[in-house]
Amino acid sequence: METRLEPSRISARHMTRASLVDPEGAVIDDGLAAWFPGPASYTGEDILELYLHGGRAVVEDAMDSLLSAGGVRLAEPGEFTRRAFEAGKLDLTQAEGIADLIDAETRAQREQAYRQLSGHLSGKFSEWRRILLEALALVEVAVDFPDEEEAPGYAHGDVRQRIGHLHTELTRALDDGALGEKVRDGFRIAIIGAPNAGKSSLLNRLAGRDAAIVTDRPGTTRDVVEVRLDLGGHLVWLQDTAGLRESEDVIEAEGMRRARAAAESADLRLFVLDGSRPAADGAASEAVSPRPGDLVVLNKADLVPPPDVSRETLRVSALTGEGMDTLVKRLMVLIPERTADQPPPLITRRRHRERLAEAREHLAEAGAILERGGFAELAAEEIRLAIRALSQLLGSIGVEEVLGEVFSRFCIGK
Ligand SMILES: Nc1nc2c(ncn2[C@@H]2O[C@H](COP(=O)(O)OP(=O)(O)O)[C@@H](O)[C@H]2O)c(=O)[nH]1
Ligand SMILES: [Mg+2]
Repeated sequence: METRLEPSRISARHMTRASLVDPEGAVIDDGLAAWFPGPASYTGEDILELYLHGGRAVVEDAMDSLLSAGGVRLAEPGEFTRRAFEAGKLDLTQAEGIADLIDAETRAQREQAYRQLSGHLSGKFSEWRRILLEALALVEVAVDFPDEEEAPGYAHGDVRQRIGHLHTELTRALDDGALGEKVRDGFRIAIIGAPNAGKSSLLNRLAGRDAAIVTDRPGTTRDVVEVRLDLGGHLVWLQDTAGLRESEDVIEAEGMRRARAAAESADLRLFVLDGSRPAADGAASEAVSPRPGDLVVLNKADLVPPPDVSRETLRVSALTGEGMDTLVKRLMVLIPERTADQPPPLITRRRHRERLAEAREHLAEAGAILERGGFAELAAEEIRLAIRALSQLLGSIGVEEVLGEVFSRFCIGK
């Protein structure tokens, strides 16, 4: 079946079955086409989408035929979304949401990306910007009519109040425990403990594969071994580290330095004790003792009869898999997750955090100027700078390098 794809013969936003033929008239594939006339399309322009069988030869021949037709070229990475952004179909935070949705590997990442794509950040940032534009207008009245004692708003402390209120909201958004960034980048769980406690075995057990080398020789693990896991819908980086003990070995000492660094920067420390030698471990140096807040597990439960160990400690066996379900459940509870009564975090990238912090700084300054009855011009300038930071967040002003950064990370053709 051959249908010439003339826009007049395809109804908009409906699938039309068609054959794709090469310039010589030979059929490449039988597929579907959808026609999206602008402006009601992803980028706002006229768009034709072809749905072909995805084999490599099909795609290659289809591309060759289309490219040889002239006036056609391959899209740059993220070009479609960039055009959508430039046409005002999305703001920058929504474009980031699309990139994150494409990259999402876990439930939490998908939910967060979708929220961002649907305008969760845009709505808030635009609202804040609107409030500031109003405040700016009120301050400018005071600049233009300095003698008007009763200039609306300024004299009544209305502006100060608005700014103070917004400052509080920004602070709340910034003090979010970096939850959004953690959902996006992953939570770090460091497995630490004495040599031979079974840290590497535990990592392999949790990862479901032999990611780390396991031997009965203490000091086997030297470097930090990381595996990515989906734990209850969250991206988790599980880190296996060198066992902590006194050692003369230079390489092992460096391994321990890295282990300590990983433990310090981790969101959670999983402290592994050798259950078959709890006394020995307990008597070890301070470096090998769990700290408050660590999740302590007693490994090698298969070697110890149950009554010998305290009930509070998690008993597991990396060898037999005993207790692993309970451990995974405990880890899932300990991964900070948004609770129902808590609004989802706004910040999901460092870029957001930096611009919001900048906006807050300017607000604080504007507030201080107004408080001490300083020049309204100076306060207005600070408010303008805060508005500028919010506009940069939304991508509505001069952020060429940020755009390049955001869109270049997209896959080709999105
Ligand atoms: N019986 C038993 N042996 C284990 C268990 N976990 C690890 N081992 C053994 O303990 C030794 C050290 O394990 P490894 O994972 O390399 O410990 P690490 O030094 O803490 O990384 C190896 O011989 C493992 O086979 C366990 O749950 N039960
Ligand atoms: Mg090890």
